[in-house]
Amino acid sequence: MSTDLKSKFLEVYDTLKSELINDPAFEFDDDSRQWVEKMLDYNVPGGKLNRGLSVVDSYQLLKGEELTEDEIFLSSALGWCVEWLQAYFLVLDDIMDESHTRRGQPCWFRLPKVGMIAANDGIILRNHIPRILKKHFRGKPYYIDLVDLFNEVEFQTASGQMIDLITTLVGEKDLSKYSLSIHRRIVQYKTAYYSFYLPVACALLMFGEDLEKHVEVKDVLVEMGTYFQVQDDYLDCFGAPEVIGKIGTDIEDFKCSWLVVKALELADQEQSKLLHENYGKKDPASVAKVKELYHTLNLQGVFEDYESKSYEKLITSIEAHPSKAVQAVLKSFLGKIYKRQK
Ligand code: GPP
Ligand code: MG
Ligand code: MG
Ligand code: MG
Repeated sequence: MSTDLKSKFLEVYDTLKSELINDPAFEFDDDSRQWVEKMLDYNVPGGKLNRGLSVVDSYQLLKGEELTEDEIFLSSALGWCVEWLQAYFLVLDDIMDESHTRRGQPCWFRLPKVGMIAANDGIILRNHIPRILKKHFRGKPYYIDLVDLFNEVEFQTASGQMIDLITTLVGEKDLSKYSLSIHRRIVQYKTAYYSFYLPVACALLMFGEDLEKHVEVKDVLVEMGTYFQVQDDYLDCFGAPEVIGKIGTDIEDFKCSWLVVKALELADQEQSKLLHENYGKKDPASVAKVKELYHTLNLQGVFEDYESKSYEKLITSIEAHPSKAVQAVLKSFLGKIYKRQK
């Protein structure tokens, strides 16, 4: 993507923020305006922006010629809606996962002045999305489809988050229930729809397409999103915190991570016993034992193998698609995440 499109994308953030902190539907005073502005700056723009930029990128590839200023603004605004959704999820996910850092800084709820106000900030972030859509898309023929898309994807994500959370219920810690199929179900819902399908679906709607005619595109994107969350699970343990910007908590949290599922598959009786005894414990010695076992089982190598196989499979399904423009959209997205370190 051109640096020009990227800098225009970043400018749109300022416009949207300014509209939201001057929203006539609420009588802002200085304190409330400053709170929302700080909260947005802290939580919305600090990530890789892959999801948001993918809307602009995908729209550009679908159109196949230079975008008008209006199209740049609108596709950027949609991209920011995806980033707002992500900010809302992350603020709440970090509370639920008891995480410490995110994007290289303390999680929002960890700031002494914030605490559980973060729960309401999550709700505010979520409410900003329909406000942005209403302001900029109300007259468009695809407006209702956009609103519906965001609603559907939010429901899918919250449902995925629910199964992520209820599989780790304290007091019912039972590793033997973890399997690749449960893992797949969790990550498809909690990550793939909002991170991969949503940005491309936004671009398709804006381009005037009917989403029901693009079921194969959705299937490829959900597959890509599953691969992305396996990377996330891998980086939770093997990534460098200073690069990924967060400290992993999956072992402590008893998460149904791809790593623990693979470890259970590969472990002998003794190793399996070690996992059962140490997985999901907060104390650093137990966490270290689990990590050591992951090394012994060469999960890094197993992951690398999974990564290249997934890439091959995805490329094959992408190349089966009849439209070159759609192929370009999907390949561009895949290129952004293949072998990512963060
Ligand atoms: C990522 O899981 C999933 C989400 C961020 C969706 C959250 C959904 C809600 C409805 C709150 P993760 O916990 O593995 O992400 P990370 O590793 O970034 O914390
Ligand atoms: Mg989580
Ligand atoms: Mg988390
Ligand atoms: Mg994670």
